[in-house]
Amino acid sequence: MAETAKAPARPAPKAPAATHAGKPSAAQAGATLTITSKNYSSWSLRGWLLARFAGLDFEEHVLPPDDPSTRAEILLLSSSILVPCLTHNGIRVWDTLAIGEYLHEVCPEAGLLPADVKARAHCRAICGEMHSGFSALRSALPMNLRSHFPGFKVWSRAQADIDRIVAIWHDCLATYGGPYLFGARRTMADAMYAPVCTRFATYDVKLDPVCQAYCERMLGQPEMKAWIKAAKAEPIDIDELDVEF
Ligand SMILES: N[C@@H](CCC(=O)N[C@@H](CS)C(=O)NCC(=O)O)C(=O)O
Repeated sequence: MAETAKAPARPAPKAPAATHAGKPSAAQAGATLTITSKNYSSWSLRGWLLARFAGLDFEEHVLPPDDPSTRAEILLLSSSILVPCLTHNGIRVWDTLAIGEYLHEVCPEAGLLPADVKARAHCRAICGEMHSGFSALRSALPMNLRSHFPGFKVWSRAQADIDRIVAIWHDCLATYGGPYLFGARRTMADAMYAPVCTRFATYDVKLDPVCQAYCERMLGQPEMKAWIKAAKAEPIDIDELDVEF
């Protein structure tokens, strides 16, 4: 669907919309974030965290992934047929990186990207790596917040992805001094890597103390706790989604 096309009337959301009041900003009017399963959808989690970190006041529109009408409904909103999809002030933006860049533009005070040009380039680079890479990790260790697999055997290609992520985190935490990847404030990078923290917990991935502490810090964020609680309360259990989603 073209960006400017008027979407036909959509069916009512299947789940009640939740509103998240963030810091007041000139950029806040009529924001809706379309997402799907909180248990399985790592991209939904990234988009939702970006909106929360930006301080956006938005409504959640949760589409159940097992509902046959869901694909049609997503298609009306998102040309890629993918979620997350943000609608804000009549502007529709899909694809997680684009949502992050848009939120940085409209909520610059949130600091989703670092102020320093070099750090900002670094942040964009590692967000890009997450967005386009780590396919072995994503397919072998799909996000599944309700589950826990002690002693999970990680195969070698997924281990190579884990090793690269560990190297990225060490570099960021040493360069910018933590506690988040780019220093004192949570950025786009923390949102992009947050589902990795949940995967490391779900699949019992053994980490060094620095990375373990970063994971625990991220899992302890109030937004993460709220998301995980909602994921565990989701009624849906879909075997087919126990793969990358
Ligand atoms: N590159 C996309 C990936 C989004 C994506 O894969 N979303 C999945 C859910 S996690 C989806 O919408 N699947 C719906 C479908 O395949 O019908 C982004 O950055 O947003």
